[in-house]
Amino acid sequence: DIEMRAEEILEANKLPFMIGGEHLVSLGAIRAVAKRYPDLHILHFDAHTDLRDEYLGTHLTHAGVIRRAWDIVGDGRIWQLGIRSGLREEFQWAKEHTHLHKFDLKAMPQAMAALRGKPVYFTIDLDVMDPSVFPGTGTPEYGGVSFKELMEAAIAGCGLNIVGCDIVELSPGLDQSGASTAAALKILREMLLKLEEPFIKGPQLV
Ligand SMILES: [Mn+2]
Repeated sequence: DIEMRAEEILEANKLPFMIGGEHLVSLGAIRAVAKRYPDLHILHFDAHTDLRDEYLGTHLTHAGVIRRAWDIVGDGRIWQLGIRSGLREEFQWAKEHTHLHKFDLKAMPQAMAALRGKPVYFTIDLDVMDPSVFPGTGTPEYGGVSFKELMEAAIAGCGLNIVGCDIVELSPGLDQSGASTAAALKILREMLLKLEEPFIKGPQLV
């Protein structure tokens, strides 16, 4: 269903921007976008590797969504930043197949240089932020980035040739203060503004 809907959005020459929810929603959109852009690359912010081939008896899971994306785009086309949790085997597998940078988003300039001019699907698992600023998520992982660090890197990433994107893993019920939802919406808003930038040609105010 997600793949078909993403295809409709692409057919209309629009940008699929997914919001979630379970990270697996990215896969349908990535499948649709990859059909249109065979040279697709992926920029992935997350606390977790998400490279498990199998988890709880299934190949389709939030713990393996990037592994399933790799099935589609192949070696050397996935940049993973902020990663601080995963199985030893996942980190070893990543050495051969993805560009994985641990703990923070400081590798952004390097990723930007490599991805410039390429069609990019940008997926942000909001749990890349520290749970002290973003507790409303299913698998919180301490030692994450600040809100400001994520916002700056997200805006920078939206300066690339983004052909599909998402922000995922907000679970509003897990943070009844509403602060996590506010953080997610602020990231969404700033990304939309940056993505719209090339299309906004308002009058110049003197
Ligand atoms: Mn995650």
